[in-house]
Amino acid sequence: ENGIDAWLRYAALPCDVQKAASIPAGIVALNGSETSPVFTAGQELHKGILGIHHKDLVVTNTPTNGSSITIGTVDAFTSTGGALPEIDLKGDGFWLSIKNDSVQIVGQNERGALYGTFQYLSMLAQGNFTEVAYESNPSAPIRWVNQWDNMDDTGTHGSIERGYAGPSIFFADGLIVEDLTRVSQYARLMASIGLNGIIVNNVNANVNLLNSTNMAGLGRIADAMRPWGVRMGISLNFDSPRTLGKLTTADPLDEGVIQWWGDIATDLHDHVPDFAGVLVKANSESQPGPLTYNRTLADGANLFARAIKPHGDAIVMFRAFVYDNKINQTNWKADRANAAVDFFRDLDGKFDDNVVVQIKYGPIDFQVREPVSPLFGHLEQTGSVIELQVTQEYLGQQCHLVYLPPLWKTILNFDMKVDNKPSLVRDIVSGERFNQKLAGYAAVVNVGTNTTWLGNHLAMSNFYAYGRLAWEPTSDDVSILEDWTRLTFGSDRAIIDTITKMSMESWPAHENYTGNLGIQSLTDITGPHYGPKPQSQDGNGWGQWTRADANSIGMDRTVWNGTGYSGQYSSEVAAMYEDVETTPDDLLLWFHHVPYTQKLKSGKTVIQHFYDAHYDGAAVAQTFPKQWEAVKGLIDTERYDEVAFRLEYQAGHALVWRDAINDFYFNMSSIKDEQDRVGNHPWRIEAEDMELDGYTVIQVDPFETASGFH
Ligand code: BDP
Repeated sequence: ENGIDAWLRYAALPCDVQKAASIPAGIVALNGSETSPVFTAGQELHKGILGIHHKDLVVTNTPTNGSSITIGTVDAFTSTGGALPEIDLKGDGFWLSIKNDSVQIVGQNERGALYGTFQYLSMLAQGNFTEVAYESNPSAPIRWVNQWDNMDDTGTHGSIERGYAGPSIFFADGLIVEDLTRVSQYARLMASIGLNGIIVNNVNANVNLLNSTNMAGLGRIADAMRPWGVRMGISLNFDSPRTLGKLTTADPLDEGVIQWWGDIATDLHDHVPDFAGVLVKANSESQPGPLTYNRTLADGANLFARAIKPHGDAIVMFRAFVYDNKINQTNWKADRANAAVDFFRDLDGKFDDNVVVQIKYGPIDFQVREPVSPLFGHLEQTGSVIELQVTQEYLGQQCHLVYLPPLWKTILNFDMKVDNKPSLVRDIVSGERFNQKLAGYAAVVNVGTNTTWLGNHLAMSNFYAYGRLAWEPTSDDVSILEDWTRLTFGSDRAIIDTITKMSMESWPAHENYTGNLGIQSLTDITGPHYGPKPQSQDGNGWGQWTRADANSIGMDRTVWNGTGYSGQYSSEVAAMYEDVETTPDDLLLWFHHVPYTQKLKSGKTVIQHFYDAHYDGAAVAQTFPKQWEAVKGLIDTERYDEVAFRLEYQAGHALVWRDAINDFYFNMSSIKDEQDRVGNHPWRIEAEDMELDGYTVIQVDPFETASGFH
């Protein structure tokens, strides 16, 4: 068990369960060609039933009245004599009916039929033989993955920005790899959770992706993913007309530039007739963009929108992650959090109808706790796509267990109260609240060639849950996790209970030991985003600031006295955040600059809460290795050991986090911990007290991770 099949292992059910189940006698896959997702569905079902039930069913494309599983589109099903009840299927939706030994899986389109098949297989694999008859529709039309894979130069092996599981499955040596086996395996995983599109290269895009060899390679990637209903798109570099096309400008209103992008779109369409669209990061973190030419961001987005318009229904996903990373932080009012609304508020209504705006869930950058990005409340005439991160860039980089759906659901369930009407984020990104045809979800996933895909078996629950929540954001995060666990590790109660308990404790614990009360993850912000480095937060251009000094901490983002950020929300939400009293404790330091001695709703002071929370969080992580022991012998040794290793590491690293952060703020504030733990580590053996033989002394960075620095 090396993780390669993730939750699609189709492990055999126990013999008695197999015997009790009534499995139909054959499979009928109604839509023909070998690249059709319906054909794929037939093959997958055959494979699944062979694994789960040891039954080798015949797959045909001829309808039968006998005992069978019939898969097809509504059209194929009804035109071959099938009868359906009154149903209302939306794009990619399906109808699933299981009755005795007759199963009908009918998709609104071919992709929907494949999704229904995976749903049926998921039931079979979990030993669930309930008779059902229901329709299921995705919450939103856009359900994508973003890979941040680099098209590196020749001689390198496909690095991935913020990827923690080895090199790219797509690129090596500046080219698209020859063997695309992993790519189709990836598409299979995506399809099984209802994901329908992928951007294969990094948002910091390399223009070489557009050269003729690579265009052909993109065609091969799309071919590998198409049978799974996954459409491929790419990230574009705004400056390509200059750097690749040798034009003198990349001005979006320049005729030559418009022509150049038009030709690229035609070329792309020739190689990938069903391409999903393009993702654009512009005027952000030194990337070029339309503002360089005194054009608006909408001019930039529409340039691409018009280039691709003649070629089907592809879209432009334009990122709202636009900010100035050279922002002057000595200016007390400067606030990176303001950027997205400042840049986009006046552009609503100015984007073409095949443009959507991709918005990170919070205004900064995938932090352990952020308020919802206020931009979700400002785009009424443009579709919004929420950007989530499965790759744990700021959250332990897959070396720490952090189950993310509770964080995501906090965001998706937040009510923006636009115009005093209920405006849940999940209803905005479904397109419902503002009547948008195009809207949805994108997650940075960054799988790599490691057989575990993400570098850690347990991290895969986040990927699985991402697809499930994009399909149905009201799904319960615990039952998603239980499904994933049964499919990945088996149905033993001890396995399910152990993984559920650890996973559900993991996000709060991580928040507690890395940065609580809304101060964000106090990590190394200018470098790898890994490990504690509170002193790196302030005094840099990236704008994730604590503004801490000897007496007080937190960022004043109020309108009356701060950066004005809270005023970007609707009046009711703004009023809540404007006032210290009504701001929830978990975002207190996000919105307010307060003395360390400020009392929280719990009655504790800010600094004592800080100390206690870091101890509590680290204490929870300490229990993980022990909790995991409960599954020893119940799962295979390979995965048991690999997970145990990571959990042991996390337990240790949580202590490093706890002490580094607590010591830092103790030194800054000189306020003692009521329990006298902080700055006092009698059990430690200080490096300077040891005799070193054959080692070289190095400066420890961040210095708080060395205990004796003061
Ligand atoms: C940040 C990452 C950086 C990305 C950037 C983005 O640190 O690597 O390029 O976001 O989303 O989170 O563009």
